[in-house]
Amino acid sequence: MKSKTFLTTLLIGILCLSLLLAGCGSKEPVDQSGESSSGEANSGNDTASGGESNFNPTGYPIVKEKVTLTALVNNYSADFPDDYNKFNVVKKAEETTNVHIEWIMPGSGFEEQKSLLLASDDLPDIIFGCNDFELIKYGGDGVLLPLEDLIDKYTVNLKRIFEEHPATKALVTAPDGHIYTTPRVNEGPWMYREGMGVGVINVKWIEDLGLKMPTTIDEFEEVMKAFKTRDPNKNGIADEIPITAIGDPMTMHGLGYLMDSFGVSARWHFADVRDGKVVFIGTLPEYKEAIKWLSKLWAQGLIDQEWFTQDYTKKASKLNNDPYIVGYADLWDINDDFGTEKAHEYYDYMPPLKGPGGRDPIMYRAAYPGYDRFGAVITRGCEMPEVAIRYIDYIYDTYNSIEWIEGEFDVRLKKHEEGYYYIPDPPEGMNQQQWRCQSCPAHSVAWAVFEDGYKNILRLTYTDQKVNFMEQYVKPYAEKDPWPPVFRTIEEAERYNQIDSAIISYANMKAAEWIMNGTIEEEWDAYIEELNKMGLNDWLSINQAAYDRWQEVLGTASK
Ligand SMILES: [Ca+2]
Repeated sequence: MKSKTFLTTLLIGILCLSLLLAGCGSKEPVDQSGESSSGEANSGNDTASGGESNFNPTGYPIVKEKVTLTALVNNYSADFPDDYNKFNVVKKAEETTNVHIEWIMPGSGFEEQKSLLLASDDLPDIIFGCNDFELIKYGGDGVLLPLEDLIDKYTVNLKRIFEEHPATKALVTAPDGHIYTTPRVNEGPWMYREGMGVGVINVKWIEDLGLKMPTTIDEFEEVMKAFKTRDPNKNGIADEIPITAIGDPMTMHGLGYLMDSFGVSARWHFADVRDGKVVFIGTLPEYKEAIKWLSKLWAQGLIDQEWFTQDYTKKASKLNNDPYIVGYADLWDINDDFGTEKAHEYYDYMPPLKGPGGRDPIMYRAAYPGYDRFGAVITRGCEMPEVAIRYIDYIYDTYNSIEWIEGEFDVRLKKHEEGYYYIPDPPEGMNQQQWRCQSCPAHSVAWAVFEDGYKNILRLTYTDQKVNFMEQYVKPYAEKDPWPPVFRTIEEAERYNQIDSAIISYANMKAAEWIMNGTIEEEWDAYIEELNKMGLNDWLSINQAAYDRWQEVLGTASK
């Protein structure tokens, strides 16, 4: 499923963008108490929605006489219809709730349109997809309504979700204590290592060369040497690339899965926790050890010399070369990165390797896979916030969520004889993502589907191989205290965004140099010094404060 890879990249992109936006954000003081706006949300509701008699606080329809709300949405794909009201799932929502939505659909101009609208007096009632900076700024300014009382008073599904999954509530609780957005949850079991890859190795070559699946970093090195020198693809040419990768070492298609054997629990943003203390992964001794080892493999020609210059397309063409030439790579899912079924005869996931001295690996995992804050906000322009929150809550029913994110039951989703639903191959002439975007709003709205929803209602059988592998081999070594989706204050975000990308770019640049040149030992101390000059201590203290606040909010949400 290319989409997952693409989507994760997209989400990371959006996060990065939001960080950038925050970096050049307003310096206006923010009312951290937010007291002024919370009262407004609940005043005059009933008259606004056409009198007490028109609004039903429970059950459906939400209103007796039809009302219209406006909603800004990020219709990110050209395969979406020009009006979401053409979707059957949206028609069904209107029939059930009696709420008509006028969709504002700027396509690729979404971010720009959103900024303009948020800064104007012409606010839509609902916006799907505000970033952290917008949530704190416009929440603090009173442009976005605090939702906690509305959720408490008028919702069924969101309330249940907060109770059953307190982390969702912690996720959307802003540093000022208010909730300005609904959470989004896509807790598919395939999201376990969200944002990072899994090691995939050519098992056919291992078998043909009479070798064994490596279990330690040393055995792995020996297998890679055999791949390089013993012509496993039997074409008489030394064309094998034992290990290939693209991008920075700790990214999805880098080599983070191998680095985890050193105890790194590698992830692109470098933030992690050790015994409650925030660390920058790039200064840990185990990180240094991992980079040094990769450099040793590089020096022996075991790693693709184009690692740091090639792109995804180039890597994919190497993976799919006929005959196969790649021995090992970090991938999102075997089904995504290989074009044909034949790949399954050759490639399989590689269990995590033991590290130096037989040490157990520490495998990265997402703390709350598929959780984000790009849900629904209600603006102060909305005259019927209680209608809006009830409409949003309608989507948060698990079955409705599944239909809004994947398509209708018994239309796109087919019932398996064992009772669960699955997604069959797309109709002739379109791929899964095109089909999906023609069926439902997909990733452009708010929803929540938890792991049990994906186990019992909709199963993406396509991901079973990876999911089963991770359950069995990766989970036992998963890190105990993964980095949570912290929510920074405006002040923290402003400083953080001044330093974060520079620090990470520098660390990645040095890692690439060291892998290629092997000069890590002599340059390590200067590197640490440079990071400190760049503001690493602020980076650490900001993250520590945000992490401590997360723990506290989670504790409160769990009570
Ligand atoms: Ca060969």
